[in-house]
Amino acid sequence: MTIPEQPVNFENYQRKDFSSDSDVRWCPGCGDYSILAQMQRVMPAICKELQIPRENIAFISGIGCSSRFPYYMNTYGFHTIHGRAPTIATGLSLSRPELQVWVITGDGDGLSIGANHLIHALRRNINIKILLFNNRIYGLTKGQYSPTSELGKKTKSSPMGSMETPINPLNMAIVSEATFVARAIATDSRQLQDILLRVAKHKGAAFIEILQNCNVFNDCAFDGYADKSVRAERTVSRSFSVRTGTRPSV
Ligand SMILES: Cc1ncc(C[n+]2csc(CCOP(=O)(O)OP(=O)(O)O)c2C)c(N)n1
Ligand code: SF4
Ligand SMILES: [Mg+2]
Repeated sequence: MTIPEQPVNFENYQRKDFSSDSDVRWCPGCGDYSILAQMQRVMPAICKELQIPRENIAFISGIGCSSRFPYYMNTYGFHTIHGRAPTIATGLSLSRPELQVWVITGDGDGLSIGANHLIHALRRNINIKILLFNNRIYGLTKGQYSPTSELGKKTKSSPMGSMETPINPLNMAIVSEATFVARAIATDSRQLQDILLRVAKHKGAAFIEILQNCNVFNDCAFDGYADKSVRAERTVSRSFSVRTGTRPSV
């Protein structure tokens, strides 16, 4: 990112100030675009309300399509190693408490290889904001079943159907005593922006599962909630987050 030469005026940030000049390499139609757009839209309000300059924000990711996110934010960021983003973010947050540290992970990155790291970051109540992009599939590696794939899911790595019961990421976060838990869906931009703003203000470990369609390897995975015919009756809006505790954050 570019560090401004002028003193920061927190009132003047705009969405474009948070867009990097990297080409976005997700497939056309991928739900990741909406999550990125909502984050870039809400960042000016976050910086203004919390009076933090852009250069005090860091996005730390693991590996996966979702984990390309830091390239596209004009903030500091680190595309790290598979499953270890919460660990690296823990070190950053503890050593530089003035930073606002976001973790970007996927259902494979955060709940397969990285599940252990995720749970411990949550139970330690580290001051990080974890966004888990849940498309119920490994997208980057071309469509293997993940820990959130449904029972019986047929993929190239489970040709007879997955035999495993899926993890409910929110249950895992609550059991790990995360102090802020929420679920959003990439297609509801207003609700997602609202949650991101609330998360930004939270001190301690926040966990947000974002349902994200992978239109190439697991299309329509969330039609049961997102389809217009059922959306209204299956969405709980504006009372979506749970503060599960008041433990001190480290
Ligand atoms: C140590 C290691 N093991 C396996 C891989 C292969 N790999 C890359 S991304 C990925 C899973 C990504 O899935 P997810 O976190 O759901 O991200 P998505 O692509 O769906 O956003 C795997 C298994 C790797 N890069 N490194
Ligand atoms: S493979 Fe799926 S998750 Fe990855 S960029 Fe393409 S649509 Fe998005
Ligand atoms: Mg995935």
